[in-house]
Amino acid sequence: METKYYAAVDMGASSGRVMLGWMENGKMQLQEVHRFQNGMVKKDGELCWEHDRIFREVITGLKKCREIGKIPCSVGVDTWGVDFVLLDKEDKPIGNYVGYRDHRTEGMDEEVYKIISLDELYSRTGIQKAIFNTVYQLMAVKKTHPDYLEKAETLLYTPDYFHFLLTGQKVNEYTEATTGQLISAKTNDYDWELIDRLGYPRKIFQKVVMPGTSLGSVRPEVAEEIGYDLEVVVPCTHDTGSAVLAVPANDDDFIYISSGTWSLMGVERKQADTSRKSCEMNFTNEGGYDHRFRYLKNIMGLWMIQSVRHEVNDQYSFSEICDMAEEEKDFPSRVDCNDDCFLSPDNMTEEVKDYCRRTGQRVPENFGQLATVIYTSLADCYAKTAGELEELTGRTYSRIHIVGGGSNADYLNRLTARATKKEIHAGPGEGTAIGNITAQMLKSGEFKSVEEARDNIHASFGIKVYNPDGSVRQ
Ligand code: LFR
Repeated sequence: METKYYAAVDMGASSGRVMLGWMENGKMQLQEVHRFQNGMVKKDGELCWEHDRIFREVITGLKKCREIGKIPCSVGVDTWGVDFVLLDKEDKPIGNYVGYRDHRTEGMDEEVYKIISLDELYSRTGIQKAIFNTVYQLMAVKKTHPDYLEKAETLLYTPDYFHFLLTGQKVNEYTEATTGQLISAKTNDYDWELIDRLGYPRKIFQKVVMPGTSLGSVRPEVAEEIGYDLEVVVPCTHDTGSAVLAVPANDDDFIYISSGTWSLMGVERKQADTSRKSCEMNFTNEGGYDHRFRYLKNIMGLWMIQSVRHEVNDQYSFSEICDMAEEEKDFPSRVDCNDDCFLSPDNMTEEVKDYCRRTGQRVPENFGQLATVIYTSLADCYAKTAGELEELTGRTYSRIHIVGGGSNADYLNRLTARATKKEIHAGPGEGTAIGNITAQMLKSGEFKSVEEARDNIHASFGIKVYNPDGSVRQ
């Protein structure tokens, strides 16, 4: 049988990649074909994405697949959540591609709560409060640019927008759409009553489609440019949804962390928990593959490390930073990684120092101390969140699976094993791309079930186990 290749466009907040996946001797293979920088940049005073440039990078990546003789049969795009593009009646974007760390949502929670309380919003959608959720971003648009909403015909979440640029099809993929906080946790479709009450135009929201849906072929112009015809198959377009699909385990005795710019820590559940207690503890019920709920908490994650690294001109690699942190491992100060002050500070280094100062702790004086504060605080936050999960689900879990780029942070894994007193199973590092490809492989029949896929991911990529006593096994 001829080998079938599948392409994943996996876009993170700091970089994007075009990856190829295929099966060889019963194991999944993965190859990075193209990598490019990403990030929010200031435009007209707003923090914005550069989607026009990024789409060109996607095309370059797809061309490269042909150049290396591995022409994919399908492609899917996954990105972060909550951000969207509004299109006018000519399908032209309205306004800037504003990103979720922009400050436009400040105070928008209060505007939304004038119409619907936080409790009711949570009990309807099951989505945790994060000030950047689409529900608040749309309120910012309504308050500052009401004309945009009047002109808008279509709302596409970021991955939907790239799928639209590729195919011309307009849909809202389910896992990503749930992050917007406008989808009912009961019907798994838009909560139209909520949308009406908030005064958002119904017509802009598109048909909700599930991962595994084919959007057909790319536009003729795209096919011509990349040099082949290509089908677009929608994956879990929310990166965390893809990462969770790639967790290499089939029992239920574990918690996962999808570790990248953010750390998303939780469990998979059949039912959403929209109770008041769950709301108070700020857990979310994001939609997953096959309507499996991702019951998890957002933790600020490696964003803090990425930011302080950037502030010293990226002069250290992440593994050097781990080493520097370890040299200062006894530095005692801690911060609350989930404090909003760390979401989009002007300067992360100063923000961490300020936090230590404000709370009467020792202020880090060198980069190693700064990194130790961040890593140990993250591990403490994981331990606290694991405890909350156990309380909310009424059971214990014996291990934690970490997938995504952050699973390579050896030092953090050891700290996490110690802080949580659980086994840490780290890998695969490419969880999101693997999950994206897995949804396409499930669609094409390469895997018969999610369980088979997860077993295969375990066999194909392996894991590294960190024990609470400090021992490590491959
Ligand atoms: C991770 C992620 C999180 C989401 C955040 C903002 O990359 O998708 O799940 O809460 O980015 O969209």
